[in-house]
Amino acid sequence: YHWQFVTEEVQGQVQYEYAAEFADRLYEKSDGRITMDPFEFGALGSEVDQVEQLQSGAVEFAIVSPGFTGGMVAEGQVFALQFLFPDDQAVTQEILNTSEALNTQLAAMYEEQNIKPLAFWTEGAMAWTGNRELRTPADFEGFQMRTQASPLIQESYRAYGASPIDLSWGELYTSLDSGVVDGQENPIFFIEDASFHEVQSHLTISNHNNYVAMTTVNPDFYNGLPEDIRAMIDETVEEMQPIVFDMQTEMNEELLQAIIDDTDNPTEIIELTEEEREAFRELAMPLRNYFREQISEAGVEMFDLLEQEIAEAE
Ligand code: 6CS
Repeated sequence: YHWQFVTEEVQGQVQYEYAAEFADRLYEKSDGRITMDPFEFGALGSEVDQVEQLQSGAVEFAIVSPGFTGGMVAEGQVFALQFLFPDDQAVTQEILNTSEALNTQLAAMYEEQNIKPLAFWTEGAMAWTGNRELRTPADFEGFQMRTQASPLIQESYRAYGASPIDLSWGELYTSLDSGVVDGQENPIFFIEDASFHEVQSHLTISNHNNYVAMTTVNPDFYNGLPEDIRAMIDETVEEMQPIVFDMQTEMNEELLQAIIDDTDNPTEIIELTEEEREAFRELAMPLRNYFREQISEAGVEMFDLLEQEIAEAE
């Protein structure tokens, strides 16, 4: 077997390192019968192009951020709802591992679109960067905010008063540098590794949401595999959950320090107080009803169950 595994990130970043480790493990487990090529972002087009390659079976495996499937699987935009998952990333990861709403119900909705999620995992809490201070919703007034291609992410920033613009991250550094956009959201490791802090003056530790990625596979390909091979894949997916959790924790911590230490590119770091976060939470809450109105009945059921699972985990 020889398979392709596309990612939305490059060497040294979480998704690519995940795919590389995944490939190594499958090679070992299968005594060399399975080889996989991990792909860095960029070689095969934009994030949205990569989703299409997975759906058509041109590639077998992909790491997909739900934000890039917002127009396709409306229910997957649940991850765009800010202040929904617990602030504690370990608790959030536990929900992602065990949630029936996500792993059974939402996964089936993706599968209808030829995307089979095998696992959901966090890449860490997201922060905002900007060419000015972002501390209160008023700071977002007239702010050109880069987002992924998800109507719900965009609506969430409109609720803060911003003007959202969707872009691939491949264009993001130059767009921030030239002022086409004023700011963006991402986990801290990614902000540092993609050097966004070089072209942004401020970073806000907001923890308004966590960044979820999905390990996905083309369903026809997967369902057509012999059972023993599928079992090796499933086992590897399971093994990777704690590994990728530790990887992102470490990278997020280390690279926050790297931003602080980068005196050539000074970045003012603002950590929101609970009270300051509350002002954003208030504006984010109505988006939950907006989301319910955009999705199928099965989607509403999924969301009800997820809210229950989150309440129990907390
Ligand atoms: O901002 C983005 O679009 C990118 N951020 C991360 C953390 N991974 C890949 C994604 O394309």
